[in-house]
Amino acid sequence: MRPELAPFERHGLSDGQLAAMLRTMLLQRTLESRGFQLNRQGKIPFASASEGHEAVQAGAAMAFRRGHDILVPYYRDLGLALGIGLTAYDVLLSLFARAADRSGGRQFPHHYAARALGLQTISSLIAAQTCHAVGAACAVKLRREAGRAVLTTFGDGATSEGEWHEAVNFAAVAKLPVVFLCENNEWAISTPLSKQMGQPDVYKRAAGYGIPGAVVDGFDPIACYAAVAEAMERARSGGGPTLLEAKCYRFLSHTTDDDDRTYRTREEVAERRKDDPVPKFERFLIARGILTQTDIEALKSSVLAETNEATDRAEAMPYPPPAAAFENLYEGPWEPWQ
Ligand SMILES: Cc1ncc(C[n+]2csc(CCOP(=O)(O)OP(=O)(O)O)c2C)c(N)n1
Ligand SMILES: [Mg+2]
Repeated sequence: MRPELAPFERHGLSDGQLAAMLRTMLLQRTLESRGFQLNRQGKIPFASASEGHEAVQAGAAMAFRRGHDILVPYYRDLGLALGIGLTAYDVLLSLFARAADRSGGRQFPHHYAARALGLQTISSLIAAQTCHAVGAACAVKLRREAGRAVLTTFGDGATSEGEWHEAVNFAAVAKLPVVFLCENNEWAISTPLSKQMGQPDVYKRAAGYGIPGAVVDGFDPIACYAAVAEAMERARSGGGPTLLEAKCYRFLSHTTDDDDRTYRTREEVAERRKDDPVPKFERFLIARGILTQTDIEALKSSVLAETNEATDRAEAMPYPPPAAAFENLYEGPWEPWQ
C-alpha cells in the first residue's frame, strides 16, 4: 500500500486549475522548442527561450484576473501570455511575422500584445516596462477603477536599471495598484548575478522603498500562484505595491542568437536541470492522485497537435505587403495595442 502523503496547501486551487497550470507549462515548452526548430530550419529569424521559467509564469497567470487586470510583461514571458489566454497560433504568427499577427507582423518576435486580454505590448528595452506598468497603475488609481491591478515582470538584470528604481519608488510613494515580479534566473545574457548586484536577493530591496517584499521558489507553480495572488489582492484592494522575487533558472541560451557555452559550464546547467519544474510538477500531480501518467501523455499529445496545427496555419499566411511598413506610424485611424 502507498504510504499516506502529507496534505499539501493548494491555496484554493481546484484539481482542474492545477491540471490547467501543467498544460500551460507543457504548451510553453513545446512552442518554445518549435521556435528553436524553426529558427534552425531557417524559417524564422529569432526566438526567445524561457525553459526554467514555466512554474513562475503558470502560477502568476493563474493569479491574474482576465478582463480586469493589466499585464505588462517582458520578452521571456511566453507561459504568462499563454496562461492569460494568448493562443499558440498568435505566438506563431508573431514568430513568422505574418500580416495576420496582432502587430501586423512588425513587432519583434515574442513581443505580443492583446488588448482584449489586458496584455500590454512588450518593450525590448530592459526595465522600461516597469515604468509603463506604473503609468497604467496610476491611470487605474486616478480613474478609481476598483478591483483592478497591474502585474509587471522583469529579470534580475533589469533591477540594475535606473528606470526600475524610479518605477518602484514612484509606485511606493503614490501607493499604486501594481505588483513587481522579478523572475530571477541568475543570468542577464552572459552576466552572472554576482556581477549584477552586491547581494543576491532582489526582494530585500522592498524595505528600502517601504513596500512589502517576498521571495518564492520559482520552480513551484503553487507557491508562485499563492504569492502573486496575495500581492495582486493587496493591490486591488488599495494596499499598494509589492515586490516579489521568484528564484528560477534559464536552462537554454538567452535566445537563438546566443551560445551559453561561451560563458557557463555544462555542469552548472546539468545540476540545475535536476530541479526542472515541468517533470517535477508532473510527478507531484501524479503522486497526489490529481492526474495519471496516461492523463499527462494525453496532455502532451494535445499540446503537440495544437502546436503543429498552429505552425502549419501560421506558415501558410501571407507576409504584410511592403507598403504596410508605412501604416500606423504618424496619423490615421489606429488604436494602440491592436
Ligand atoms: C536598456 C537595455 N540594455 C541592454 C539591453 C540588451 N539586453 C537584452 S536582454 C538583456 C539581459 C537582461 O537580463 P535579465 O533582466 O536578467 O532578464 P533575462 O533575460 O535573464 O530574463 C540585455 C542586457 C536591452 N535590451 N535594453
Ligand atoms: Mg536574468
